Order: sequence, then C-alpha cells, then structure tokens
Amino acid sequence: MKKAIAFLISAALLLCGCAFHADEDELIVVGFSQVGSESSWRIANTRSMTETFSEQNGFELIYDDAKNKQQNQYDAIREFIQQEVDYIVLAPITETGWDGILTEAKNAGIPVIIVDRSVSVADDSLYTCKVGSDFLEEGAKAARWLESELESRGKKDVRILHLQGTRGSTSQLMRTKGLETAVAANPDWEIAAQFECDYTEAMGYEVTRDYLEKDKNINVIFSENDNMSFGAMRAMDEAGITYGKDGDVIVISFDAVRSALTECLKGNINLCVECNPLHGPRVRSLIEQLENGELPQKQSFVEETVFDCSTIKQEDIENRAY
Ligand code: GZL
Repeated sequence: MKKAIAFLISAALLLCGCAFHADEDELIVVGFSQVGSESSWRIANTRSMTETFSEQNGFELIYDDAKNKQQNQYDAIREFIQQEVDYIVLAPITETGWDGILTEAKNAGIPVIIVDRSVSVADDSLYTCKVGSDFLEEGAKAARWLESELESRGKKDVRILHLQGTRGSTSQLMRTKGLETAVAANPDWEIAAQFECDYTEAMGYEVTRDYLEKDKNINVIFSENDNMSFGAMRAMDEAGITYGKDGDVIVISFDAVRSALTECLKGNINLCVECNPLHGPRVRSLIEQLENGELPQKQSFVEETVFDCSTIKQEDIENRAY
C-alpha cells in the first residue's frame, strides 16, 4: 500500500509538474516478467536486464521466466502486485490478452513498462511506456535488401520458405508484414510455405527438413530469428542444398547475434538484420525519468542496422556486446 500511496503522490506531483523522489537509500523494486529462454537473443536480453537491475545500481530485481506461456506471465504479475513492487516490467509473449491483468496492476497503482515486443490493449493508459525495436522496419529492411540483391543478380522470380517466430508476437507479426508487403509488390515473388517455428533452432531444423523432403525448389529462406536459421542451415546441409553467398539459397536472418554474424562473415548467411536485445539500460533510463517525476515518451524505438555478407568485417563482430 506504501508503494501505491507513493505512486499516487508522484502522479499528483507530476500533474502539477513537481518532481517526486523515492527515499535515496531504498532499493527500487522491479518485477520483471520475461518471455522465456527460447533463443540466443532472449538470453542476451535477460543478461542485460539482470546486470542492469542490480543492488549495486540501486535496484532489487524480482525475475520470472514465463517459459513461453502467457498464463505464467499473468501469475508473475499478480505476484509482483502482491509484493507491492515499485515497477512492473513486462516482455509480453504475444500482443493480445493483457487488458485484464494490466488493469489489476493499474488498480494497484504500479506503473508498467513494456519492453521488447508490444501489447495491444483497448486503453493504453494500462502501461506507462514501452521500449523495443521497430519490427516492421526490420522486415521492410530485409525485403528492400532482397529486392536489390535479386536486381544485382538479374533475377526476378523467387520461391521463399518463411520461418515465422512465435505466432502473435509483435516481432513475428511485423517481420511477416514486412515480407508480405514486399511479396504483394513483387509479382514474381512467391511464399512457397510459412511455418511457425517459435524462434527455436529445433523447430527451424525439423520444419525445414520435413519441407525439403517434398519440395527442394526454394531460392530464399526468410527466417525470423538466428536460431531458426541455424536449424534451417543444418537441414539444408543434410539435404545437400547449398546456401549463402555462393549457394543456391539466400538466407535472411533476424537478430544478428554474434554466432550469426560469424556465419554471415563466412558467407553462410546472406543478410543479418539487427534486433538489439540490450534493453536493460534503456528500461533503467525510463524508470529514472519516472523517479524524477518526468513522463517518458510513450514509445521509444531502438536504432538498428543490417549486416550483408559481402561487406561485413571481422571487427564488426568483435565490437558486438552480444
Ligand atoms: C525480438 C524478440 C524475438 C527475437 C527472438 O525483439 O522478441 O524473440 O527476434 C526472440 O530471437 O526469441
């Protein structure tokens, strides 16, 4: 209840433009509901959050791994409310299904910060702010690169095997939209098949292996994260299909974790689209603004780039933090 009163005071002070500072000696208690540990990206994201919200930095972090189940995120948020945390940070597994639980957090007077993927709620006052990638731009970047790559090869028609991430997650919805928009604009492009592979290497492998048994006429693999790409590459190796810079199949991959950039440097992945997981400092900055009685931007995006196998250098990899 103490926290709720503090939040109401801060909200009131905020409305009259005053600053509200928690007791400087008290740790700021943050409840963080994480999706799971499905990918290299997620591991790096969790590390960034746990390293940032340390006691040394003035925080007490209560961390929950939802193991890719939304119900576990509901349970974690209710636990955070019971423990009267100062802030709830949610990395939502999918976009929908959050109105009820976020209303409970709002009624408890606990600010909610959305990180990474987004939520689709009827009332956006249910969360204070969100920080993540512009996933539609990521998808569009990949599509623009494919258009120019095909043009440089004097090739127009392609058949695309599309490996999708967790269905209904913002990253899947928007990367898919980026591709499908480009396919609609390029009549000679065909999506031969789309499969949900849940961002895991195992599913990327199994789905690609099974698909190639019945159809090897694929020119592009559009894989919505690096781990699924690694699985698809293993399946193509087994099927005797060449890929990458000098191969028959173009591989487009998202996240750009170090192991994928290494494959890109070797010429095995044609394009790595960066999706930066280092959200710890970004979320901390949002909390510090709120602690100082400021109201952060509702949505902040992360600057990201792409890596092309024909231009990537060793030092691009050495400078990477994940
Ligand atoms: C993107 C993130 C996605 C990554 C996957 O921000 O939500 O989830 O692309 C991860 O690697 O599993």
